[in-house]
Amino acid sequence: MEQTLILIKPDAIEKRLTGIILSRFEALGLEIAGAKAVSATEELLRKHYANLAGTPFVDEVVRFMMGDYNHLPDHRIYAFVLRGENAVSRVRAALGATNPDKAEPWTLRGQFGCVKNGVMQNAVHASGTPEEAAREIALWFKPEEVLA
Ligand code: IDP
Ligand code: MG
Repeated sequence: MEQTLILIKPDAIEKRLTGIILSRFEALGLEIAGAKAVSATEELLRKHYANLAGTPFVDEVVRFMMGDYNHLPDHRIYAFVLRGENAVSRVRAALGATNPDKAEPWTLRGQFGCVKNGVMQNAVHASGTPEEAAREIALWFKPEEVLA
């Protein structure tokens, strides 16, 4: 069974969208195999977004993920491992395009994301490929924190 990593980003936490977003994944029949609240450090986020290193927006993305553009009292992110048939591609389809302005209106990013003060606030992260999922799950979860 395929696994994928979901992160509820600070903009969605601030807007109290965690339950609504999770309910959409639950409706897809996906199982939660791991769940935690994380106070994300800059080091963890730079590892998570290693593929963005060298882009002009990587610092902005890391700051956004640390809640700097929102009004949270800490660096809180909610992380989930979801499991099911074709979990990676089905979750990505539910998310929509990276840029909320380009995401279809019925997708999570189309509905709940926005571009605020020029910063992309796209509510949810999900792994792009099964290989990416394996790398990201190992980064955010210890093996014993994910159900076998
Ligand atoms: P994804 O989240 O849809 O997989 P990636 O290309 O992996 O998109 O980029 C990771 C994150 O970096 C995005 O979710 C978004 O927050 C941010 N990002 C991507 N491209 C841009 C950009 O062109 N400008 C600003 N932020 C970006
Ligand atoms: Mg990506």
